[in-house]
Amino acid sequence: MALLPILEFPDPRLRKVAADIAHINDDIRQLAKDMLETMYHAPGIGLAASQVNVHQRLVVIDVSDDGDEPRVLINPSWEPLTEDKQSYQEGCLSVPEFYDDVARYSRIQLSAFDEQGEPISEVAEGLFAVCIQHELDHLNGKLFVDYLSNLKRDRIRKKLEKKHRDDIKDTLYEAKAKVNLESQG
Ligand code: QAP
Ligand code: CO
Repeated sequence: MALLPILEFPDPRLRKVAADIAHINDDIRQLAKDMLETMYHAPGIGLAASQVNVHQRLVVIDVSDDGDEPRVLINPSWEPLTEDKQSYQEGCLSVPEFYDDVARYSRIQLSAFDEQGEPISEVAEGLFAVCIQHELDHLNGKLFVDYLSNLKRDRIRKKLEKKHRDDIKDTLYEAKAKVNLESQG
């Protein structure tokens, strides 16, 4: 088991379109396990492989109250079953500490494969439907901030770019402090 580093907006790698998974093997099952561990640790309710810099069509989701209903979706797709949309205040592990309303279809038909290669076909509603649409966007290089105004998205981008600069400074400072300590024996 392993915690995987998560790419953060505006990293251009989040814009890659993920490829179909041709064979569901132990490597894919291990990736799904590591992604679930990473998602539960955050904690989050959904994570797409694109967010951990693996550009293959795999997402993990758990929208249960107790966090004990992991779902692994391979090569997932969906179609709307209604015209009406519901707004939900979304967040994203790749856009830490920012949340805003996004309108999504309220009822969708989900198709996918599970980690054993068994086909999944079900109707999704509520938070599960929101999460499927959010996570599948990731596989196509799309983020929830793309639904916001340019002004809001730019504000989020600038704040995260500053956080990333500060994170790098902290890392460099800690590395220098460690070298200094070691040189003093
Ligand atoms: C996507 O998002 C989602 O900013 C999953 O500091 C979100 O798990 C789908 C998270 C809402 C539907 C509705 C975000 C954790 C987790 C943060 C997440 C943060 C820590 C986001
Ligand atoms: Co996300």
